[in-house]
Amino acid sequence: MIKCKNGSKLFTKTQLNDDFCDCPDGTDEPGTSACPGGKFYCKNVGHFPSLLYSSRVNDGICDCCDGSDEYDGKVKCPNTCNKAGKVAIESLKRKMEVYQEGVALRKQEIEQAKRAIARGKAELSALEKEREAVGKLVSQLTELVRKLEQGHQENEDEMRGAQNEKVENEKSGPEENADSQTSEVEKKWQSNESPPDQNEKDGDESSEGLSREELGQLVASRWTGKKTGVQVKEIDQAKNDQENGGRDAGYKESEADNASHQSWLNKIQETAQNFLNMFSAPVANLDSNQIWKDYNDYTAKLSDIDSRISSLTGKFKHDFGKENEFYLFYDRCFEFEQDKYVYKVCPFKDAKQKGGNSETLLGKWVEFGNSYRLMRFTDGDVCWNGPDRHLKVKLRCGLKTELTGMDEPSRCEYAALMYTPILCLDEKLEEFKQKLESMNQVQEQGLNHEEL
Ligand code: MAN
Repeated sequence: MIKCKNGSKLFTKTQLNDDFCDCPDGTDEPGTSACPGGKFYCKNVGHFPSLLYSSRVNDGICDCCDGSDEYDGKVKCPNTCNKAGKVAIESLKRKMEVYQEGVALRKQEIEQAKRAIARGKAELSALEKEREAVGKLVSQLTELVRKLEQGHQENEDEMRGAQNEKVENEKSGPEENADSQTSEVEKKWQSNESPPDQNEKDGDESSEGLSREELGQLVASRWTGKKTGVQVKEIDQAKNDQENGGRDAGYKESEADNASHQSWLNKIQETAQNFLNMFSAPVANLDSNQIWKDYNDYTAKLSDIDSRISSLTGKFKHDFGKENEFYLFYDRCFEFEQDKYVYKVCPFKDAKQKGGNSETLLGKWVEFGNSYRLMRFTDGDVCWNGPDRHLKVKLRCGLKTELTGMDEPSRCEYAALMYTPILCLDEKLEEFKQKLESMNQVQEQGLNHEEL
């Protein structure tokens, strides 16, 4: 006795394929259509065996390549298994060739990603050090600017006092001439070592409508004291040398670059020391022009550093795959033109549909799915009377990373296909090798079968 697959009943050998259904799961009738919902087994010698629904048995259509599903003689099905096997082998071989090359490309990409990650991390840690140093400079400069403003205020008060004195003098005696008044003001300026010229004085007279910064610069223009020794340009140059190759080239790891970065940091520290010395100097000795310039330059620098840090930190929060194999996708977008639209997919960001002058958001990046074989974008633009637009991008092994198809299977639900070496997995290639081996064996059996 034989047990039905689900264990519910038993049947004898003679009941096997006797065109009467004994097992509810159809185990006793794999070769007939007696069991509803049962499966018919095609041996397909020369190719791969397959299962088909019993309802397709003796329905007048040849489903199995060996023709075994049409045994009632109504139609004659030729055996095409050897031919089909050969075609399948050829197609598998082509696929394996792509994988072979793709696996190598994938490895290269992973190596490249590793280097880029190391550069990014080095850049981040250097930026954090820079942030600390430049942050200190900015607070010192803020203090110095405050000191300048205070000095300016004191000067103005003194000047106003002198002006009032003059008015008082004019009131009390007309013989007090303009010369004596000028000399009073002049004296005030002389206390600052270097008198302003007439134009600058004029500027001061109309200084009311000026911003704090412009005011500061106006004050600055009155002094022509010695240089502070703060040479932002030079520092910038050192920094530029270190960054040579641009942001995309990333942060260099070589010793020379580290040394250059270190020397840049040293310069910042020297600069900070210079600023410290300035705190004790009299306002009159300060080069306010330079201080304002440094203040503006370093504040801008600090905000650049902050935004770079935040963009790098944001980047490193993403999941780039088990081997960070998708890291280099971060700054890339892929386009595909179909019908009246150009589709633009930017992994880790968003996907858009562009047509004419309008742009529709198909979705924002969410995550990978299906073991990194799918990219998901959701929360796109609302679809009238439909769901919010969303997109799934299926990933397949290919020698080039490219979008090759876009479909809208249901309104506002988009499905794309992307080929990339990243999906050419070594273990898949191994699987194909084994499959090819067994296909070759089956093919041999088929040929022997034919000879018989
Ligand atoms: C636009 C496109 C289409 C979409 C319709 C839905 O025309 O985004 O893809 O099907 O809107 O109204």
